[in-house]
Order: sequence, then C-alpha cells, then structure tokens
Amino acid sequence: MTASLALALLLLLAPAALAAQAAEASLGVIPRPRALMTRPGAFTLGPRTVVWTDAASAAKGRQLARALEPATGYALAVRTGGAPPATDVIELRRDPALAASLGPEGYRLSVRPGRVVARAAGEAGLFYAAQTMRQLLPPAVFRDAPVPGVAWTMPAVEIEDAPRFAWRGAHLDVARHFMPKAFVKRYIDLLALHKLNVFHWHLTDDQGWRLAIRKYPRLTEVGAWRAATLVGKPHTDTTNNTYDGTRHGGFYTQDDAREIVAYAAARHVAVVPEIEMPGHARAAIAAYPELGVTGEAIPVWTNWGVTPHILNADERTVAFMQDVLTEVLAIFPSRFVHVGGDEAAKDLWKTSPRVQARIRELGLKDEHELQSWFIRRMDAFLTQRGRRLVGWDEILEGGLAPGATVMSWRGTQGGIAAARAGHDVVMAPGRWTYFDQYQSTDQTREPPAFGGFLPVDTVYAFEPVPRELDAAQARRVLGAQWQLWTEYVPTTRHAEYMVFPRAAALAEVVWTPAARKDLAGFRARLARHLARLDALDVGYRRDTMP
Ligand code: TNX
Repeated sequence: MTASLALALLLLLAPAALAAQAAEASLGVIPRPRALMTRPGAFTLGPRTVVWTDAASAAKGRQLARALEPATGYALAVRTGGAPPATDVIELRRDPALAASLGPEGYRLSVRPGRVVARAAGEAGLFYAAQTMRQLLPPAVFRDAPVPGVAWTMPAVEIEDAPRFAWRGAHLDVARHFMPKAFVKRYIDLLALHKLNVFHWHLTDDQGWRLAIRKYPRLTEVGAWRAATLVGKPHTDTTNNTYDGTRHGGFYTQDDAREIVAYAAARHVAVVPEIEMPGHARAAIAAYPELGVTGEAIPVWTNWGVTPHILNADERTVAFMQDVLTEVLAIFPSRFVHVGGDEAAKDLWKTSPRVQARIRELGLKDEHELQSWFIRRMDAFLTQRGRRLVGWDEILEGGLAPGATVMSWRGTQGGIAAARAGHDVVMAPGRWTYFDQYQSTDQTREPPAFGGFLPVDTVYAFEPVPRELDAAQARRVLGAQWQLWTEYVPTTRHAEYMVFPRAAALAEVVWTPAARKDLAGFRARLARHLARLDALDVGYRRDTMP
C-alpha cells in the first residue's frame, strides 16, 4: 500500500472510529466488553415487554424482570418455552456451543428495535448479559421506585463478551470494623454489577472474631467484642495512644452467613471465607487463652498493627482450628477457603521453650518451618474435603503447602515465586489493589486512611500477569482482587467512599482483555457509570482526579 493511500484510508476511517468511540463512551458499559458494535435504532422497554426464556433459563428471566421492576414500575411477564413473541421481547437462551469461544461466563447480546436476545453457555453468562442490559438502560433504572418521565430505551448494539480472569475478587475486612449483614449484601450487589465473582470475607482478626462457631461459643461471646477503638494512628510508644472508650463489635450467626452465601450465589458470586491463623488470631486467643503461646488471658486487641500474640502449634490447637474449619465448610460451599497466614510475629515462638521443643520434635529447622507445618496441616485437612487452601504470600516462607494457592499482597514477587513453583496465584499487591490508601496526595482533603496514594488511574494501570512469567506460568494467575482493610473505615458510607469508583477500574482490569484497556475511554465511560452509582446512592469519592 502506498503512503498516500494509507493516509487516505486513515482520514476516511478516523472519523468513523472516533464516532464509534464516542458512542461507546455514551453507553458507558463497565467493565468494557470484549467486543461492542453500535447500530442504528433502539429497543424500547414497555409495560407489555415479555421476558422469554428457554427451559433452562427461567430463573435468570425472573431475576431480570425483578431487577427491572422497581424503577420502571413494569411487572414484566416472564414466559418460558414455546415460541417467543415476534416483537417487544427480551429473550434469554442457553447455547452450549458458546462455551468453546466464550467460556462458562461469556455471553452474546443483541439489542435491536423490538427484540433483545442474550445467549450464553451457562447461567452466569446470562446473568452478565442482564447486568449489561441494565447498564444500557438509563441510569435511573438503578433506582428503587418508579421514576416518571423516563424513556426506557437501550441503544441497539451487538456485544460479545467474556471475562479475562476466572477470579475477579473483592475483599472486605469486617474484623477491624463490623459491617452489618445488609451492607454485606449491598456490597455483593455492587460486585455483581461490576461482573466480579469472588467475595473474600475477612471474618477474623486480632480485633474481632465475626462468625459464630457452635462448638466454641466464646469465639463470639468474647472474641466479637473489644473494649475500645484506637483514635487516629497507633504510636510506637503505645502509652501515647488514645482510645474512644466505646465497646465495639458484632458477629454473624451461621444463618446470617448462609443467607449471605445464598444471596451471593444468586448473583454468581462465590464467598471465600477467611479464618486467620496462626497470626492475626488474637480475638480467638482472648476467647480461649490456651490457644496462645503463654496461656495468659489477654483482651481482644484495641490497637492496629502486628500483635506479638500468635497461636501455639500444639495438636490441640490444630484440632481446634480444624473444628472451626469443619463448621466453616458446612456454611461456605466455595472451593477456596482462606486461612490467612500473614504477619505472624514469631518472637513468642522463638522465646518459648515449649514451642522450641515442638520444633525439634517435629524435626523442623525454624519458626518459618513451624508456620509452614501448621498451614500444611490445614491444607491437608481442606484437600481431603475437596477444598483448596488460599493464604497470603507469607505461606511461602518455610515451604509452600502442596495444594496452596497464594494471594500475593507484598508486591508481585510472592505471586511470581508461587506460579513458578506450579501453584495458583491471586494477585492482590498493595501498590495497586489496597483500597485503604488515600485517594489524594493532599491528605488533609481526605478522611483518615492507612497511608499511601492510590488514585483510580493507578488501579486502572494494574496488570495482574507479571512480565516475568512465561505463558504456562501466566496461566497460574487466576486473577486479582481489591482489598478493603477497615482499621480507618468505621462506617459503611466510608467503606463505599474507599471502594468506589476504584472498583470500576479494578473490574476492568480483571474482566476486559488487556488490549482493550484504554484509560481515556474508561474515564469517559466512568462519567455515565457514576450516574448509576448516584441512583444507587453509593457514597463514592466524587472528584476522581487527585
Ligand atoms: C497488612 S495485607 C495486613 C492487614 C492490614 C493491612 C493494612 C495483610 C495480609 N495484612 O492486616 O489491615 O496491612 O493495610
């Protein structure tokens, strides 16, 4: 091709490409689909629109109709089987053939005047097609009561879509500050809206144990409550700390947790529970002092940071934690179960003659190997029960348990090492995914946060697959997730402020093919997306520029 011909083609195509980009920005679908083509015309949703499904998809049809009802006021008819109406119809169809190209979560969506068709190999794909449909409608569709005067139209489009990663996660720490069940459900709703599928529920820590365990009632009777909460940041000299003097706590009953699991499952979100061990377990030691190294009675912690207290490594403690996991497995069907493993201070292990004797008796080299031994016991226990262990990257120290999946938080090195050793990895590096960091360089403009600076653009720039990995190792990266640690997040409103809109950026990181990521386009789409969050009354951080 001659240079002048190429230039002529470019001049011809550029306006079309720009127009397509503008059209896509105005739709504002987040995360950006794998492929999207706008067409002339629109589908108009009306009171007589029928949601038609094939036999396998009735539940997803009812779910879609229910989602559209509050804002539109239309109680749409849902029909299953037979011939679909010729017009004014939204069709949901299973198409097993799509599994090959789009996987179990992908979908195709065709919006034309009079007819919307969603096809997917599985239920999850139809669910994600429904999320896209909701986003194609005016943002007011996210309101909870009929909005008068809105034309409920979806611009005509053809979309083909599928996630880049299988693990698209969001973490929530309910140990440092208890978050009520209703908020946990809202959080899950918001994950689903962003096509995320893993809710990592950080249920236990030094400052609180939040899940009732029948065999050990003191875990919540004692462990769910602390006498006070630190005001501001911790001081190295703890005598300089100030406390609010207010008892804080709360916990979920097993029925509460089951309700959350069912709620999440209906939205294609798996709940991965985290029970921290052997560090970050001070609330458990407060409830049952014999779990500790010294046996002394200690209160549930009121400070932040890393406590010296750690579980002992007795057989009785292993049995105790496995009893806890037995109840956890009965509540949470998730394949993955998180056992923490981070920031376990080893000083008490080093100075305890009993623990040192135990290290020798087990033929181990040091305290790191003892932690590894402890985690291996949990790994074997979970593996025997058809589950898989996940732990923070410290579980690499002293040798990785055979079945373990590593959550890489202290950067990407832990993830790289684990992938090279043939283990699965979830990327959660602090620099890009810790939503407890400031959203401005001017900290005086912000509510108190852990530290650091993590604006939306930096989250967007995150690439979960480290360059250091070859293709086979890269396949070990299951995906990524954000973390919301709540030392400085006392309220649900504040949690929303920390998570949104950074969540929208992370959603695109884990869903959209890397080649389709585009920061300027994302920002344009985000403007539309924020109107949805407004309709949902999400307390997001408004000024997205630092
Ligand atoms: C480290 S990240 C922790 C958490 C804290 C967080 C504060 C991780 C595995 N452990 O216990 O909340 O830093 O950012």
